[in-house]
Amino acid sequence: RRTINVALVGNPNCGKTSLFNIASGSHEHVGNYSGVTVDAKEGYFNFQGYHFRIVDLPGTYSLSAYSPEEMYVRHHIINETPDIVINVVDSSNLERNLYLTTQLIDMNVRMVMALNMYDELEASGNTLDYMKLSELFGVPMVPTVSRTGKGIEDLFHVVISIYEGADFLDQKGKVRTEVLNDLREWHREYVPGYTGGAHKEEEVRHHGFYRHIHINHGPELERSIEEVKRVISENEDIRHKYSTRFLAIKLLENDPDLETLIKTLPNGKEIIDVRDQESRRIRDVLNEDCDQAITDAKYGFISGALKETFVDNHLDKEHTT
Ligand code: GDP
Ligand code: MG
Ligand code: K
Repeated sequence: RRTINVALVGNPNCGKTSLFNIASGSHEHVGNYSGVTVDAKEGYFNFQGYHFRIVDLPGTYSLSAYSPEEMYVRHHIINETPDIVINVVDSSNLERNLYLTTQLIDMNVRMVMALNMYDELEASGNTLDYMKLSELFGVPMVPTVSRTGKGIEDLFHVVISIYEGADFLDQKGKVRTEVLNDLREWHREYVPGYTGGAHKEEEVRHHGFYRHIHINHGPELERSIEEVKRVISENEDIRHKYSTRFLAIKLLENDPDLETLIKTLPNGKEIIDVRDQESRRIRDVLNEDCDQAITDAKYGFISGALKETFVDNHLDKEHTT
């Protein structure tokens, strides 16, 4: 029996603990482990022939170094290396929730999104083309209601298929033919939007597997990110442990924790120099501080994606801002 390590990551109050309780069941859940100021709960369960270890992480809006919760979640992802992150979001509050998602994408984690509180989205009369949103973010998304358990099985089927997708890719990154048929069955049954039937590897991959996308921060920031990434990437150990893109973005945001780490590297000074140079350049060309520019770019990406996929049917009545 293989173990899949799963971590729940999301804003406060989006339903992580409810999802955790439903998935692990009260009888199977085991202890706590704690950091200095925050706790994470860990549980176990079996599903579809797999053993799951699931961790309910503290709620966070971001993965910066500004609060103990953020640091805890970030360290968990980097050091415990969960096989799959379940990014739990409150579907009735997408704009704010998706900000964290953009940072998880920067971290290059394999993930699936639980579009939780989907009942509230439906009750609101607003509509979301989540298949399209899923494509734009390059992250599989599954509507869930963790208060009742609706969608949770689907969610874990997708977790399994992402997990297997990684294991069953050959060296060229193609799905091995011997597992393709099994995967097709799963997808036909469980993956929203998968039309099935077609013997197209592309389609299976598209709907079930983790895809690489980058949040595009615009040409100037992307240039700076590439520059910083280039000097960071000279360090082989760092390259293995971290997403160099995440490190570059965080350095450009003046993240104190990661700056400390970078300064311990043989070429740490060079990296910080390049970062400083790029920060100044950004301030000159974009007329704002680099960290603010990055935040704006992320929200720009989110609002662009929501414009294409989300219809607010109460816009006239309720939105005054
Ligand atoms: P956490 O802070 O992310 O762990 O969120 P909780 O699991 O504690 O949930 C916060 C509140 O939202 C609780 O009152 C839950 O009962 C409620 N809740 C959780 N999931 C859902 C859902 O899918 N739909 C609705 N309507 N409420 C939910
Ligand atoms: Mg909780
Ligand atoms: K890497």
